[in-house]
Amino acid sequence: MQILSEISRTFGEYLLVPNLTTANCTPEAVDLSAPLTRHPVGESAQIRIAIPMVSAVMEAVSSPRLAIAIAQAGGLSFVHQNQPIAQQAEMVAAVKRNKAGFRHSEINIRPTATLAEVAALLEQAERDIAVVTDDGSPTGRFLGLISLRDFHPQRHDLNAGVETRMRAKADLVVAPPTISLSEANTLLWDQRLDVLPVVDNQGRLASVVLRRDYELHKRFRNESVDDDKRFRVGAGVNTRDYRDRIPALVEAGADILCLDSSDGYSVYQSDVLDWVRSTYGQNVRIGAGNVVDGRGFRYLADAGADFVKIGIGGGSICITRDAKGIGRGQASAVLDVVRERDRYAGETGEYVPLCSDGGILQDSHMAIALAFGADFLMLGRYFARFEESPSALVRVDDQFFKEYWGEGSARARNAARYGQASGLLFEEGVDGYVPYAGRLDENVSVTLAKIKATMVSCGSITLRQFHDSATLVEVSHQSFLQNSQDIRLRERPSGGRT
Ligand code: MZP
Repeated sequence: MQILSEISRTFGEYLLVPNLTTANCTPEAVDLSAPLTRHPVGESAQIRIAIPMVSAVMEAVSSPRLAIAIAQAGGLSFVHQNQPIAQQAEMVAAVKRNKAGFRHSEINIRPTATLAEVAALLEQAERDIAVVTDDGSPTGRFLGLISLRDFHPQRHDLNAGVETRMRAKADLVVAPPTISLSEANTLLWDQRLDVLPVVDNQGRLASVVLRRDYELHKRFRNESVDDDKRFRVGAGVNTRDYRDRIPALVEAGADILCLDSSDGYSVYQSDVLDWVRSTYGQNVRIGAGNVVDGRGFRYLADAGADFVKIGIGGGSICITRDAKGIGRGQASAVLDVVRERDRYAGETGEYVPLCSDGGILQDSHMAIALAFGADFLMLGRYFARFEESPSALVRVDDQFFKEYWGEGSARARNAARYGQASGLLFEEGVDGYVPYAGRLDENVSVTLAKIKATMVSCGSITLRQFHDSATLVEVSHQSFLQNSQDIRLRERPSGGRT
């Protein structure tokens, strides 16, 4: 038996101390791109993401719809593996069927359809926009476009007819067939539209002009796509049925795989990595984990993992520490693994990216995890809150929530993730709710703005610089309490302290 001398710490126990901000260190200059796959030190990784965020390998989080939304924002999703192989492969294929940019469609609907009906149609056909014509046929008179953006349960009554919604949007802009591309571009920008319908002399929709046609729209600049403009998507795998699951996922087009286990420091993960390398060489990229110390990292890096995932017991829905007494504070785990990753890079010339998985309770924790040296972050609770996540939206009084449950909960029963041979005999996760937060892209852009602002204060415009130069300080228990009390006072209706 040995007792480590270091105390197990979480991200909330640290603060960043600003470094000098120079004139060229601005939020616009900050590059948040991150490597996903191992690569020689000093060279670029084969797979990179534009923002350092991936979604958790969880049923309540990573669906095809969420995967597309994250890819559009520049990140990546890992479709969960606790489902039949064919079903998971179909989810991957559903993401890959889409191309970057708006998926406009030939879905034609009548104005009498309800928003809920249209939402279901769009989901089913994996489209973003439906065309409303007077008779619901492709040759009918064009009345308007309904986009997925119109289905915001807090703002719109989903039982209302499309017609009602369109009356509210009475300012619909349409263009004549004679419009030039540059005129269309001006109109798109002046009216802040993503799509401009072009109608012929009989009032039928002739075509649509998209903002992305000009490659100016910021939303599309970051999209995670491989060369055929298809969205990138990852998939979880386990150590049991990998010989059947991996070929199916590769066939479906998965860009990268991730071993999904609560404790990845095992010979079983090494066996899977061996099998992948001997079957596919470097053509299939696969991450492994989870580990919480340098020994676990070294074992998986030696076994050929493309990235290593860190975290046991820190997930917002996790009760592993209570159930089994296993785990480590996420900040301490990241710090230990980062040191070993850097040692490994020095010894072998190979850089193995690190993913900090779970335990991000607020946006500032993301900056702190990146400052500690994580290359990218895996997030469950954060993404589960959004419109695009697959779980049900629930209303309690005036508040909306999304369901969110752990893979070790009785609801998910993901025995393969927890290495429980005869089914899930005891729970390691809970089944609960998270406050609904709206659209993914709107929330992610605010979070990224915060991370960029933090990096600017710390004098960094790349994640590598941030890692190398960040200065962190431990927060005392007393200042932690004082900080919480300050927040409470600021929230008082009377205004609190000045
Ligand atoms: P969080 O972002 O919600 O804090 O944590 C998400 C992470 O928690 C997942 O990526 C996974 O590693 C972990 N997880 C998922 N299910 C459970 C569980 O049931 C769990 N215990 O710990």
